This record gives sequence, C-alpha cells and structure tokens, in this order.
Amino acid sequence: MNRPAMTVTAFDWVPSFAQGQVRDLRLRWALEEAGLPYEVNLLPQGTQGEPDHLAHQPFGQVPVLGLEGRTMFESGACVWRIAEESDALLPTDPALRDACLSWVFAALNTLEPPIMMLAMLWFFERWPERFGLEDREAPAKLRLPARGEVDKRLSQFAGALGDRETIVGDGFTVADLMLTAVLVTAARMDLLDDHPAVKAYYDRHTARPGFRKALADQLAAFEDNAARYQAA
Ligand SMILES: N[C@@H](CCC(=O)N[C@@H](CS)C(=O)NCC(=O)O)C(=O)O
Repeated sequence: MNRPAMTVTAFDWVPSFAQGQVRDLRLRWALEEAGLPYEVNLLPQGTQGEPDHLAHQPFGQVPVLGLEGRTMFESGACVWRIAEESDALLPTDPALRDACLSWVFAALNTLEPPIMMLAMLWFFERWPERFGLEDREAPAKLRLPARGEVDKRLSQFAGALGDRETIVGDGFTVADLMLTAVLVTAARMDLLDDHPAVKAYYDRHTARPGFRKALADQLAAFEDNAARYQAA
C-alpha cells in the first residue's frame, strides 16, 4: 500500500529579508533529496498564534511536518525523521549514522546560535522600538564580539572538514544538509567571505538540484501571495 505523502507547513508569505531563509526550506530540501512525495500547506501570515496551529507547533512557528496522521515540529527533528525514511541522506553504517546525528546537533546547537545572535542584533538595530531597546548603540557595540563567536565556530568547522567535500563519510548526508541550511543566514550576512573552505562547502551544496528546487518553491509561494500582504 502506498503511504500518504508527507506535508510541510510553511508561511504563505514573509517580508523580503526573510525570504529564502524560512526553515521549511530544510524540510523541503530533505524531501527533495530523499525523493519522497510531499505536499505543502501554506499557513496564512498572522494566523500562527491561533489554537489550530499551536496544537501542532506550540511556539507558533513554522515548519511543521505531517506524516502518518500525526505532526512533528522543530526543523532538526523533522529533517532527521525524513532522513530516516530514505537511504539518500543517512548511511547504513551505524558509526556513520551516529556521526551524522552529532553533526546535525552541532549545526543546530553550536553553529546556528552565534549566527542567530548576529541576526538578532540586525533586528535590534533596525527595529529598536519593537524590542523595547533603549540603548540604540548597543547592537553596534555587540556586533564585533558576536562576529568573533561566529568566526570561531566557522574556523573550527573548516578545521574539521579539512579538504573533504562532505563532513561524514564519502557522500552527501543529512549532516551536510543541516550544516548548509544553518549557513544560509550566515551567507546572507556575508559571514562566509572570510572562510573560503566553508564558503566553497556552502556553494557546493546549495548548487544541488534539491536545494534549488526547495528554494524556488518557497520563493514562488511568497511571490504568489505577495499582493495580498503588500496591499494591506
Ligand atoms: N527551532 C525552530 C525555529 C523555527 C523558527 O524560528 N521559525 C520561524 C521561521 S524560520 C518562525 O516561524 N518565526 C515566527 C515566530 O517565531 O513567531 C525550528 O528549527 O523549527
């Protein structure tokens, strides 16, 4: 019997600065790499705090993965679950699978936090009132030490990668997918420019057809729905 397609819940539109960075991209990319059929549920912007959505994502965020009559949240958990469904993203060797799990967590817990700290400073600087920020110079003062934290982790990642094209074993895995995915925001802020090996890694993996398709699909939905929000 054919299993029902998985579903990915994504926003129907976000402002331009966020386009291409919304985390449903990770699930779409994993599903493309895995060759699994899926459908996308577009959540109208502004409804993420409603009980219907909170029942599936308690923080009012996207993405949500639907599978086999239930849902999951947290992009890392969802991508890992997708990876388990296919040989395309997870090696069969237990040691390599364990290494993939470590690197997926490293992407989310070690690399992404300092990158997001810099992203948050960008928000604080642009919209101080929204965050109740009285010291308007604070984000600029914090940018240098925050950038240092990003540079430290990117250098360490480059050291671990060495001259290999993928971080675990000989082929592309879920570990490369998640590492590349968390680098999307870093690349948008030009943080990879001082890290040529990481930049090459990022460019190599974002050139994959699965990533290009996932990104194009996310952007197409935003374009389709833009008129509704821009007119508001
Ligand atoms: N840790 C969560 C973060 C999800 C997240 O930050 N989603 C953003 C879009 S990329 C969102 O829904 N933001 C709206 C909000 O936080 O209210 C995950 O990886 O799934």
